[in-house]
Amino acid sequence: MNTIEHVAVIGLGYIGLPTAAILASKGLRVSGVDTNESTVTAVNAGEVPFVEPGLGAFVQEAVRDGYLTAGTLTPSAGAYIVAVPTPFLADRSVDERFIRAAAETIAPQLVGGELVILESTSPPGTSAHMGEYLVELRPDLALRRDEGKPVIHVAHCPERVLPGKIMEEMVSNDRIIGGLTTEAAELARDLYQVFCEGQLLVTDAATAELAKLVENSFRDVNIAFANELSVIAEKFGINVWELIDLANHHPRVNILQPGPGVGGHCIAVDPWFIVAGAPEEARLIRTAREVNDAKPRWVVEKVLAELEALPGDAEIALLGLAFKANIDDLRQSPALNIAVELSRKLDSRRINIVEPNIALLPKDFAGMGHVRLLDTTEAVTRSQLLVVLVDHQEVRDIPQESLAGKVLIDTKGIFQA
Ligand code: SAJ
Repeated sequence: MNTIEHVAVIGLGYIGLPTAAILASKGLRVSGVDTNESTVTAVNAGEVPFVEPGLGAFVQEAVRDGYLTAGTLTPSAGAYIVAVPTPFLADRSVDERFIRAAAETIAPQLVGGELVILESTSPPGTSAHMGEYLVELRPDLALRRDEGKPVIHVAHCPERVLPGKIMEEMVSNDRIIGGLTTEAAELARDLYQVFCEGQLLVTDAATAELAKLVENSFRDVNIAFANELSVIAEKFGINVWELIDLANHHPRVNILQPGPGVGGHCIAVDPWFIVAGAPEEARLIRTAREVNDAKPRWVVEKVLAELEALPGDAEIALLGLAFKANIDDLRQSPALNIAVELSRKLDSRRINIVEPNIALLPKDFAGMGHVRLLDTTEAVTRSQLLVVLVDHQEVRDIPQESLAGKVLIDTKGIFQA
């Protein structure tokens, strides 16, 4: 039974804001904290500064009813949920900078008895580091009861929600809850029980940390298999979509879908944490990363090869920039990388970019007068070469007849499956 009434969520991004909004929707008082003033202003106005279906209604209602407020300073609270970025360093080990910065804002508020949860995806040991840093900043507190000081309970509860389906999956997914102590795990479990209808699986923090990395690595390895097949199939002159569809009729085969590469801030990043921690052992995981990271270059080469047969003034439509369908998230997006690379190489051609989820081209295209952001219909009409990079609904909705007479490179297989 949860007894925590006030939660501070540090980091109002793709995970922090939905978590804050859903806790608030269950009647908890939630203080959202973000260093970005414009995020704070947006949330306090009941707005969501990014695209995530269904989130807007939750935020609007929670702010209107006074359960959710945002600010740049961390207040004192019964529980702190840290949902900050965990990028990697040059050697691909985790950069704990943002976690430490969050801990520095939490530490002065602690009196003992609070729960501090790390949600950010992290290699094994990171939650322990966060806990150790908290007690280093506050030597009057301890992480375990046997030290005879007031205790801070530290747990790791990795998020597993799928961008685009966050509001649904946050409620329905099973959740791994890892504590530095059993008591910390149980307190965290009770808090998540407030909104989570899935199973809450209690373990230690390091196992929870590795489980999350393993889930995303599993996915990465399987997508790499599909991407490798797409390259092999092309070599044999075989339609990879048909090939996979046929193979998947086997009762124990379930091949994923190839694409322009793997993007986002999770699947394209997390496996590297395993490789950095176990470089000799993580051979398959490393190779999968390399296979997926090589795919955008393969797409660029394919586009350049197709262009050789087209007139010099033929325009190109690049359909989609986001890292996957129906979101506006461009982080680590293979589609964006492909578009930037092609725009740099083809500076004497008109490049028509379609990305229905953004209003302006990102700064990667600054100074490129030959590149324009257009709506789907105009881009398709003007262009002789169409490159599907993201299976956005607007791209799926392009009528087959408007493709007639055009060269199509469909990295998502939506017009070929
Ligand atoms: N992709 C393919 N082929 C596929 C499936 C995906 O090329 O068959 C590509 C997508 O286009 C995209 C990338 O992979 O570029 C990742 O997309 P995704 O939809 O598979 O996953 P994410 O990154 O949006 O979310 C993942 C999820 N993890 C798993 O499914 C194991 C989600 O549950 C996690 O919460 C999230 O990472 C995270 O935050 O870690």
